[in-house]
Amino acid sequence: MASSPAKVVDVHTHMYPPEYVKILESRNTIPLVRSFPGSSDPRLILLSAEVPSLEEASKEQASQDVVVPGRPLTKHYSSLDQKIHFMDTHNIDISVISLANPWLDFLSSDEAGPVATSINNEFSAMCALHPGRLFFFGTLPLTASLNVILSSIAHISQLKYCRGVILGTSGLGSGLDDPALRPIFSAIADANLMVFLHPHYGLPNSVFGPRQEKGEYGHVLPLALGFPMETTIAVTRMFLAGVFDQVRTLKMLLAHSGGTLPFLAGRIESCISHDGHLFASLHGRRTMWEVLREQVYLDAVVYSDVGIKAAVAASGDEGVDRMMFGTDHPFFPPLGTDEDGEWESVGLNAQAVKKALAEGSLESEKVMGGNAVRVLRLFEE
Ligand code: 5CU
Repeated sequence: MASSPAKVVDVHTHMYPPEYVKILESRNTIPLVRSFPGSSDPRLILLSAEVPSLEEASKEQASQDVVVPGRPLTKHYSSLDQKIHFMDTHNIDISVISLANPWLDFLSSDEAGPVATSINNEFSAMCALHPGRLFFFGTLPLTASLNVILSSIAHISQLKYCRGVILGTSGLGSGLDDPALRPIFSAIADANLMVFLHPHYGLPNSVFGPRQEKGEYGHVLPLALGFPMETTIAVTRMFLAGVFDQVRTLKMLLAHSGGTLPFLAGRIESCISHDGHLFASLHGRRTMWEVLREQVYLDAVVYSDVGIKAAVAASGDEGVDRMMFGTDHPFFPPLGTDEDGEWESVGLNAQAVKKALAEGSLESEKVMGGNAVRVLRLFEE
């Protein structure tokens, strides 16, 4: 019997459904959507690093050459047709779509539950329009009460195309090591849902120091450095608090290849072994390496073969079975070429996998799609 051709699966691909964009349009503080003179598309302003340029551009007498804040909110963010076009252009067979940051983190407790239900139903309906090509990670109303959050997990676990939840690092407001999150992690694990952990808050602007010139080096510091450190810190706190031991069936897919965890796991272990107090209290625990091998999956959104090799190696002998291709669409569009054509950012990630694992090899096929199909049960419609 001929084996079916290997699938290409994108596990890191976002959308902001129209309902969510409307919420952002109604806001005066980040996250928000706003139009500016001289910019054809409305601007999506998400990050605290963008607040200084937002304030500058919002001044009544803003100068002509002021930096327009945020990023253009193109059709790529909300249009399902555009998502399918993007998949076809890049030979992506299946996408596991998710709401982009900052999810529902900014909604009031009362708003969060109904909005989560509506957004999750909308994602479910989009998947149903393209059966077998689209699955999704749901979003949770984390500012609502525990009962509402648990009901939301019960709701999404019944949705045919839902395979997990996308989660930021703030949890209920106190980080992912917060004991109050334990029943939520347990409910997610019991429902056989993956947690897709994604950064949003980065590091405080002050960490990057005073900037020399206006422009603040664009998005480079918060996105290239702040995002990965945020993920690293969140998972390390979970590990130190023993969350992975308390919820052994919890499975986490870490965005951007785990931030800097593959590189820093050894240093984290060494710091524990040389900390008299911690060493005693953590004696007998599993190591970070074991947690990486047993409960963590990494996406391949790292843009270089060096990062891919490190991430695969960090996940142990079977590391190549724990990594999954992603694009981060609709973020990082091409600047100099047509957005309806091929995206350089996608090519960089695909090339990195090919270079690290050899084009056409079984290993490469696993990362490009086989692992996602297996781990996220994408063959089960
Ligand atoms: O460009 C950005 O700010 C982002 C973002 O906010 N989220 C993401 O997933 N990628 C890039």
